[in-house]
This record gives sequence, structure tokens and C-alpha cells, in this order.
Amino acid sequence: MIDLYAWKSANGRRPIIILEETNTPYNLISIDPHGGANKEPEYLKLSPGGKVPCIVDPDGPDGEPIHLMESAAILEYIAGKTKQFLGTSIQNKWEVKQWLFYLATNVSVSFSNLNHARDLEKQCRVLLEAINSHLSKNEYFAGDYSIADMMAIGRFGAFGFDFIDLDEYPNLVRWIDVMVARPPVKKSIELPIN
Ligand SMILES: N[C@@H](CCC(=O)N[C@@H](CS)C(=O)NCC(=O)O)C(=O)O
Repeated sequence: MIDLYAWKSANGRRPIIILEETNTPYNLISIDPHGGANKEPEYLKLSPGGKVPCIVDPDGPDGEPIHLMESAAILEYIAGKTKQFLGTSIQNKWEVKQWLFYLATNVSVSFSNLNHARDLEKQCRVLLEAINSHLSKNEYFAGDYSIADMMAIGRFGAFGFDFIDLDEYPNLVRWIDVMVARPPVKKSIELPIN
């Protein structure tokens, strides 16, 4: 069974969504990065960047064990293993991947920074405008519900922002409402992780 090392953070909850959506059994192992557990030598063998989350799959490619860090990579790995949520055509597959990377890099990084530096607010608002505009023409990020949506809801689902009122972005709010109505997404937000 897959071991998921996670914390109650935006990054930590994304793998829960894909594991639940694909009915993949997993053990949830709580790891609090604030206590330094993510820098212990045993954990660094699994997540060499010392970041939370990570997974260990004893039944990886060719039956060999695999460990993976980075929530986007974990989403892609479980999607690939279960052959779901990766896009419905080659064209759409790349559309999903494009949004996955945009969300993993620009959006995730900027919003994390906003927690620390007030002057990044403008940058986050630019990203929100782009996302709000995209979601005015698209139900989900890339065609059908996909791992790109799971990537995004990890950031926007349960976390308020001190400096930005998301109600200013009605298409994003519409998409958030659709997403949190999905039981696996709701579970990823509400599951207690201590
Ligand atoms: N890009 C990574 C970010 C992971 C990340 O920054 N995790 C935080 C917890 S939410 C962490 O491990 N922080 C502790 C540290 O950086 O030492 C991902 O998407 O998984």
C-alpha cells in the first residue's frame, strides 16, 4: 500500500484528492514540517528536498518500490498508474500538463510567497485575473475535470488570504464551489491531520 507523508497544508492535501478519486488505498502519515521532522535523515531518503508531501509506493514501475516528492509529480504519478485524469486526447493531455505546470510553478510559488511578503500581492492578483478569465470560458482548467484542477484546488479550496478577497474573482469562486462539492475534494480539506 502507498504511504503518503503529508501535513495540513495546501501542498499536503493534493495527493489525498487523487488517491481518493482513483480509489487507491493509502496510509496517511502525518509529518509536521514546523517541528523539523522533514529534515530527519530517514525522511530525507524519501524526500531529498526535505519537503512535504511525499509518497512511497512499494509497487512502483516494474514492480520496484518508488518514492516521490513534489505534489504535482505525485498527482501525475498516481494519474499515470491508474490511467485516469491525464486528459482525454493527446492534445488535451498537453493542455492538462500545461496547466499543471503553470499552477505548480507560477501560482503555487507566488501564493506561498504572499504568506511571507506583502509586496507580492500584485503578482498574485495578476495570476488571479488570468485564472478568473480562463475559468470564464472553461468549466475546468483543461477540458474535463483533471489533475490540473486537483493542483489548483489545493491552493484555493480551504485557505483564505489576508490581503485578497476571492469574491472579486467570480469565475474562480464558481469553480471552487463545483470542486468542493466533490466528496474526495471535500475529504481532502476536512480530513484531520495531526
Ligand atoms: N513544490 C512543493 C512544495 C512543498 C512545500 O513547500 N512544502 C512545505 C509544507 S506545505 C514544506 O515542506 N516546508 C518545509 C520546508 O520547506 O522546510 C510541492 O508542491 O510539493
